[in-house]
Amino acid sequence: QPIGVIDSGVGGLTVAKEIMRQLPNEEIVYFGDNLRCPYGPRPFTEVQTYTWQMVRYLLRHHDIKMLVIACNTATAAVYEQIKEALSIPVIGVIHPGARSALKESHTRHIGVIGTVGTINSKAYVHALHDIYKNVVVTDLACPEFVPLVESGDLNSRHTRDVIRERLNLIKHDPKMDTLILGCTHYPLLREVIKDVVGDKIQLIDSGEETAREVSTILYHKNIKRKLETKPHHIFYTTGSPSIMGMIVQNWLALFPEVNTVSLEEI
Ligand code: DGN
Repeated sequence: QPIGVIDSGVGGLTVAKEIMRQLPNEEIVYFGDNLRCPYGPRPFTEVQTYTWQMVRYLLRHHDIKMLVIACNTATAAVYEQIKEALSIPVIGVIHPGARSALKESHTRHIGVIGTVGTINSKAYVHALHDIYKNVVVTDLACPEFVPLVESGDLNSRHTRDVIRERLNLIKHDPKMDTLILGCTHYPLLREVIKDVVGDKIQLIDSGEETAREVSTILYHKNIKRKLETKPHHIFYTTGSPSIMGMIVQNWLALFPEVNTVSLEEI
């Protein structure tokens, strides 16, 4: 039985990569709704509908044993609802990201960047406060970043300028020592973001901690996959299979078959 991983586009591949690294026997079936990406600026009701469509598609076509909502925007919009409704374990990326940041930060002054939807929802602020009441959070929406990643433009001069300009807007907090990449697309821009914010601020992405949570649940429920054959990962996109294929190749070093799903099918 595979693990279902969903995102509005290619961002969830950063989480899939960590799952593959920590749990190399597990099989992943990935769905990216690239055609309708970005989800960030959309009303949450729309994000809920689109996310449910991906979930239902995976449930119809695969016997998934667990679902990872590898998209912060979708996690903020619909995680609770999906978790309530499904009988398999459902994991989002916001709590793991918040936990990981609080583990790493010494000052407990934490920055968060994400999509407009995620930042406006204050989901990270609440998650961080739930774990540690006195945390100081500074957040900023970065609406230009996801389209850069989706177009495969990860390191051009233009990309660097856009990222620098946007991150300059984050409210200055000299005590901030940790910045959460609160969108699963952003780890693909990690090097550029690191150059802009400098060495004193550590970057956190939720992939590692999310994969750890996946591992814990598989272990406790005793549903880890035994190594019978090499895992065969499957990828679906509503968008261009060649762009998704290219990013999977560069990012995961796999040469996958990418299946296209039309909007009529979901
Ligand atoms: N990767 C998604 C996230 O983590 O929020 C969002 C990308 C988007 O649709 N804007």
